Amino acid sequence: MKSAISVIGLGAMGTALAGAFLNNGIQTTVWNRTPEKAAALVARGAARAGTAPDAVSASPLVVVCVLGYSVVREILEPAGDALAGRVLVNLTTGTPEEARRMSGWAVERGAGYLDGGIMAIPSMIARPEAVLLYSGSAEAYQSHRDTLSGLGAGRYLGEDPGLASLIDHALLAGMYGMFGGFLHAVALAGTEGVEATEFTSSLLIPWLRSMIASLPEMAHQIDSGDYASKEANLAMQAANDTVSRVSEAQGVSAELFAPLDALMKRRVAGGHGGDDLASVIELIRNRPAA
Ligand code: FVH
Repeated sequence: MKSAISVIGLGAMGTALAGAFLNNGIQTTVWNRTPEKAAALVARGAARAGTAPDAVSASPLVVVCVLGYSVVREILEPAGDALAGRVLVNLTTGTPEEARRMSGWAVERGAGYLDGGIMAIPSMIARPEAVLLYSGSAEAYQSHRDTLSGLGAGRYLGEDPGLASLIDHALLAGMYGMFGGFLHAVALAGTEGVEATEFTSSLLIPWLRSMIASLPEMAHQIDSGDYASKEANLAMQAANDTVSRVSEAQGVSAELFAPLDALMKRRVAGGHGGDDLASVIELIRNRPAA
């Protein structure tokens, strides 16, 4: 049984990955702990491997997408020497440290290793808005970037296998911060009957778009270390204190806003009231690693 690519793990994401390869006419072998999940892909032309080691042996490129790095190791351990000479692309979510350890384990067995972060949900796979981050072996990425491009826009970040996970989580942190603000805003507007859909499309999204335009300047302040405010300093923003007071008065918890509010106040108390908001980063970074 020989194919161009093997996909191990056919959950919501693994199924989307294998489906994208099949749609691109790539001979694909699939394996999943629960075999029934492979049926639809086999009906579309995928080859079903009887075991995970068979899936590894079937293709020069092996993509794994399961729940947790311990599961990746559990699945691949029996494959042992079969990994030699192949490229392992691990798209499972994990930490940078887990990625580095997994890379070491794969390289010890003679495999090329790419760690990846999928910045997409399954329905976005193979569409231009899907971004997939990769890090690890540059040679492995160059060899397979065309095949992998069928999943979405690939971004190779560098030889450190931990980079894809690091940037994946940085992007997730930005996303969750935005979602937190969205939930707080919609709850507050809703206290006077403003519907979420109308408020979001007509007011919140235009407002957030204009605020996103200020991020490049904030990034420049962070890179330069020059936070001197020109028009909306921390002292003014922290003194207002109205977001929390208005939220509580309207019966909406301010706990999604409270952490940033406290940091802004602490920065002002530390003598940085004349800085812009970007200055708050100095209170959260360069801390001893946990
Ligand atoms: N779904 C998403 O939107 C996100 C997008 C960003 C990246 N994530 C990561 O992708 C990994 C897989 O996520 P998923 O959504 O496919 O997850 P499930 O649908 O729950 O499928 C889980 C697969 O993992 C297999 N599995 C779990 N435990 C074991 C085990 N002990 N031994 C072997 N396989 C295992 C499971 O097999 P089965 O339950 O079907 O037999 C599924 O194939 C994940 O890292 C996300 O963070 C997705």
